[in-house]
Amino acid sequence: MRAAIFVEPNGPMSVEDVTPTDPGPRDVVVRITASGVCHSDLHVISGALPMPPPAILGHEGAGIVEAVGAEVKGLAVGDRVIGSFIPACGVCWHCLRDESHLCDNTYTVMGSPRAVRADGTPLMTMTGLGTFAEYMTCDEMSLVKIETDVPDAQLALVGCGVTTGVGAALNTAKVQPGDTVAVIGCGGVGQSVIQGARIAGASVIIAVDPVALKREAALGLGATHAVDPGEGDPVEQVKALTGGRGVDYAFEVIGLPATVAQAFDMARSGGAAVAVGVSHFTESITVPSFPLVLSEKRLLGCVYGSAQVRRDFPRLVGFVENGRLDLANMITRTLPLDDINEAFRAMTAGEVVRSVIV
Ligand code: PAD
Ligand code: ZN
Repeated sequence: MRAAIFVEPNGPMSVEDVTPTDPGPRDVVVRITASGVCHSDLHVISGALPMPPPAILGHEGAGIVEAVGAEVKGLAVGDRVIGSFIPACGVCWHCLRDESHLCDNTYTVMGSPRAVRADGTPLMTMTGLGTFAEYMTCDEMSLVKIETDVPDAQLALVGCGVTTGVGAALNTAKVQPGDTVAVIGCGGVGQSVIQGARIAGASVIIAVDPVALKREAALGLGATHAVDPGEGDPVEQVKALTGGRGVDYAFEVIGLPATVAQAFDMARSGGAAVAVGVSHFTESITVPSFPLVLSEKRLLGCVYGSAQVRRDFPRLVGFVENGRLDLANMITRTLPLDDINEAFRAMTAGEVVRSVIV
């Protein structure tokens, strides 16, 4: 099968013919029909997210079950599935507490090589998935069955960016009707936070991004205001739009300690900053002590939108089916697997909200 391989830090990916390893009894072979290109893939290439090459990247994908191992209980050949970049085993300490986004098997699913290169080198896969390929072999616990007519490219986005962003608003922050929200960074994940805040009934949703295309997309997807950080301190601009008080929730969706600090400063007294963007693994985030304690501001981390994927994937797909969640307008372009490096170039250049490999 063809797969895009991360071969060297900061270098281009190599699209090659590789040989899948034999699936085990708990494994499922999925024919990938669409795979979104997320900044976390680029974080692996840049070294912000540590993962040694060579590896098959891609963690935001949908497909059709092609084969199942003897012990697979919940999936059958022909099922439509979305890959969950954190498994949901259903039986570990966290899963039993409705915290499947912290599933104890998060790292165990990454432990097996899933293909070999022509020279015999084993290939690990990003988050136990590896969706930048024609097929992926993964544990059953990393898949969620979906019955819907939503197109493949849109379904793929549910695998990461949409679940993370909408979930950040609905699950992590629990935005309430009438709340005020700012979103710093309006790529695929940030636009999903904006849509989640709209679905929650937020009264003010301020999109902060230096790229005009992102601000325009945000206004189309539910933002009530757009702020260009190039036109003055974004914290002051957000405060000016909220009576000088700041917002109930400020989401950082880039992955920079400096903009997490901005989110903290944008939050009102008693409000919260939500760190969604993934900073370089060596970085620390600092916030001033007085506002944390005396103004009771909170700083919340957010992985995978605190989502319970077996509950939330169908819920999000339902929003799409009923016109409440607009994924069509988040897909700026679709490309073949051979053009994977062009998708990363376009992301870095700020030319797309999301590219999808089909
Ligand atoms: P993206 O590259 O599509 O979007 C990032 C956006 O930030 C772009 O629109 C930029 O223009 C914008 N931006 C850059 N600098 C600034 C600035 N100073 N102020 C405001 N905006 C700025 O990335 P993405 O949406 O795919 O991912 C965003 C982050 O979320 C990234 O760090 C990714 O790794 C992380 C992520 N986290 C999770 C999780 O579970 N926490 C899941 C998926 C992605
Ligand atoms: Zn992602």
